[in-house]
Amino acid sequence: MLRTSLACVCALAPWVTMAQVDLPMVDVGDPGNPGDPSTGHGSVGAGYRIGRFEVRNADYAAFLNSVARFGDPHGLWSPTNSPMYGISRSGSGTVGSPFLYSVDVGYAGLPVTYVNYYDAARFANWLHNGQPDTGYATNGTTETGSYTFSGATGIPGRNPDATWVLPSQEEWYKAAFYDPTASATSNFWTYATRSDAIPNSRRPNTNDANSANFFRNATGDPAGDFLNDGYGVTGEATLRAGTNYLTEVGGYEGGFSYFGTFDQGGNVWEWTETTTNLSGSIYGIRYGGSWALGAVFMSAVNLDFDDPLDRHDDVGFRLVLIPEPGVGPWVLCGAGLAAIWVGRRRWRGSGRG
Ligand SMILES: [Ca+2]
Ligand SMILES: [Ca+2]
Repeated sequence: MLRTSLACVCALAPWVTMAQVDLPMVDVGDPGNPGDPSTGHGSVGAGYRIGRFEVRNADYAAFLNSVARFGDPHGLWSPTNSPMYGISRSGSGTVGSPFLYSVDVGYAGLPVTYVNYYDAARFANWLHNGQPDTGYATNGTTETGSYTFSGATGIPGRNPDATWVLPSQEEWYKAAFYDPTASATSNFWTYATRSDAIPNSRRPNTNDANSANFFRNATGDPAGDFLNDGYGVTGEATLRAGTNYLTEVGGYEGGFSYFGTFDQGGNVWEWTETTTNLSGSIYGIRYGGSWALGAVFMSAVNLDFDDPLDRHDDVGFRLVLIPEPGVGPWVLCGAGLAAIWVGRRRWRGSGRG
């Protein structure tokens, strides 16, 4: 029934069905909430939507194929051989031999990495502009939209009519840690798994609600059971070369935030839109820690930042969607898809768990 009504709505809005990338989003309500008394962060004045997941390789590869076929002047694709990067490129970037991007086998559902602040902002612009397929980066695809680029870098901030954006620091924080039912004394958790206790480092699973992909080698913990033995994927405390340490987005099926986001703690760091000036240099604030780091890095008290030009094997992003007032069918489609997704997850959880 839901599928039927969704199909009807989308048939009236062809731009929805033509879109290549469809990011599952969750609503973040309770606008005007007070911030976290322990850090001062997490107060957001208006409602918004945020990605249920980190942006995946499949999403980002569709972006590359739309805006970086005839050259890639901004280096949106990274020429790394890291096992934490899952997008390959062929061709030579010309009209006669355009670049073509493909997702490596097994990497479609992993978070994209080796993306810097500007790559993430350009991806947001592309979504804001309706995912145009021009083959190159220009005004109306990547250079204007939610953000107006002036040159290769340098972002003047979120435009007033922006829709798809990087989460502000406060938007990211609220989605991760806010929960009006958290406790009698605080509306915020320490970890994005709705917990004040340190999560467990282990492989993706369906039954441990307080687990994530990060590094924890607990003192006195029995070794060899893949529970707090070091890296979540390998259960080893030593880094193994040539190994992929990323996990499928949403793989920790019980470890979601109050609003229903997954992996805000661990897997990959996530860029926020917010920048900070340190000794005359601009840095982008990032949150959530990663597969490579310990629990403190994904906790609410940790404030981290990075050179916005840097690309790493443990940094990705997720996006926020600012609802446009008065665009009924478009909003309805998004809500319908989210409802279907939740239904599927619940079915999987109860039927296969
Ligand atoms: Ca153990
Ligand atoms: Ca993350």
